[in-house]
Amino acid sequence: SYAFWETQPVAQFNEEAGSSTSVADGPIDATKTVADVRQEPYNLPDSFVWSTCDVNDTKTVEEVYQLLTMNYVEDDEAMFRFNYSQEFLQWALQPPGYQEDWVLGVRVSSSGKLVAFITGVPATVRVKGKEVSMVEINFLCVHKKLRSKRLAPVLIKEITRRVNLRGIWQAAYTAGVVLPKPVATAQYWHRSLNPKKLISVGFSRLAPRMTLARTLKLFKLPEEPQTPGLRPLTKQDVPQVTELLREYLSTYELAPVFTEEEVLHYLMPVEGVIETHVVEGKDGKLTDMLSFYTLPSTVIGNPTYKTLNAAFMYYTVAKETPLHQLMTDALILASTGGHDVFNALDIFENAKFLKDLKFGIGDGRLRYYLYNWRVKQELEAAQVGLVLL
Ligand code: YNC
Ligand code: MG
Repeated sequence: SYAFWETQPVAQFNEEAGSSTSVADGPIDATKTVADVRQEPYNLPDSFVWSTCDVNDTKTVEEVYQLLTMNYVEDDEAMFRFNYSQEFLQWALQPPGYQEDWVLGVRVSSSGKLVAFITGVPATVRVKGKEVSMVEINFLCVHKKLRSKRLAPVLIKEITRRVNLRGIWQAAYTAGVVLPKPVATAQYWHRSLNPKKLISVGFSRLAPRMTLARTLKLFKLPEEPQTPGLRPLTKQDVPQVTELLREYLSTYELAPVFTEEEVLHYLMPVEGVIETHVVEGKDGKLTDMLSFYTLPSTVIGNPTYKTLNAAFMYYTVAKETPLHQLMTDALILASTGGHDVFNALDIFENAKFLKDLKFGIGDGRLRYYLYNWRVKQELEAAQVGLVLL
């Protein structure tokens, strides 16, 4: 049972799809106004205080970075832990319309040490045909020494209050854990770019009857992208790319609705953070795009390698270029850019290329959740067109 989640406006496991007792897709809570929202912050246990974190402040972003580097998401075997860079955090947490007080920390009153964190950014998400103003919740983290003390529910309630104060009543989030109740479940796939290092850090193993030499040959990629007209995204491309993306994402049941300002923010290349390329046709028209973000992981307790450098597939539109060719170019760009592995979920049309392009299935699953929005029929991964960072 879920002592906390059972009290929240989220779909519960005991609601049967299509049963006469469950109502239609839509909000779960009664409609509220900002005036109904509690004015006082939730109480923290004694000796802790709320702290809004300004990630433009060099000292603060360093503190957030350290908390996450030491305490954020690990794989099941505790071999790797996400290592979001400071530049990544600044990018991810300040899209158009971001709210300073949605970057929420908890500090020890006496020392000021940052020990817990949660964030929200605004987004419009279309779910089964309805455009909903939402917050995307991410980076929920409690210091390892403060685990299992019910701090996470307080963080969630306080960020909810702060979001509600701005008139937003729905949220989207992803997590590896099972909570009431996934709107979709996706699986990670991994494409080796630097097999020697991946084997050495224990990320992958030599397949039976394979030598290292044969493995290197198997994963070898061309040195240069293959698609004529492929080039990095520039500011001038943003109106066309917005149109391309909006049209493509409209085919999914759960997807963001991007404004030009959001496309500019989320897709313009930032060194070591986000890389986007477009395909320009002979007439100057943009026909396709690909993008991936950089999210390294700390290799826990490895004497030789400190970090594993991973590229994560972001938004890709293959309108004229075959998808597997565009994705091959993404792999080449990620590889020449120093990434060791390329990760992709089985969302979008990705099932069409994952096996052909030599991705191997991962062990972790990623669940998609909505807060205060019921979806009666769980979505297939292939109906999902939303990537959360
Ligand atoms: C999780 N990932 O089930 P019940 S993903 C949500 N998301 O509640 P305590 C989670 N809830 O079962 P700990 C969760 N993990 O009693 C656990 N829970 O109902 C639930 N890990 O709290 C759990 N980051 O404080 C239980 O647990 C309750 O000390 C237990 O803290 C949990 O960012 C955590 O994986 C995850 O740092 C902070 O383990 C800690 O263990 C940790 O006793 C490593 O909590 C890092 C990690 C999570 C990454 C992510 C998305 C978060 C979404 C949060 C929900 C947002 C709802 C929408 C709010 C806005 C609404 C509006 C408008
Ligand atoms: Mg706790």
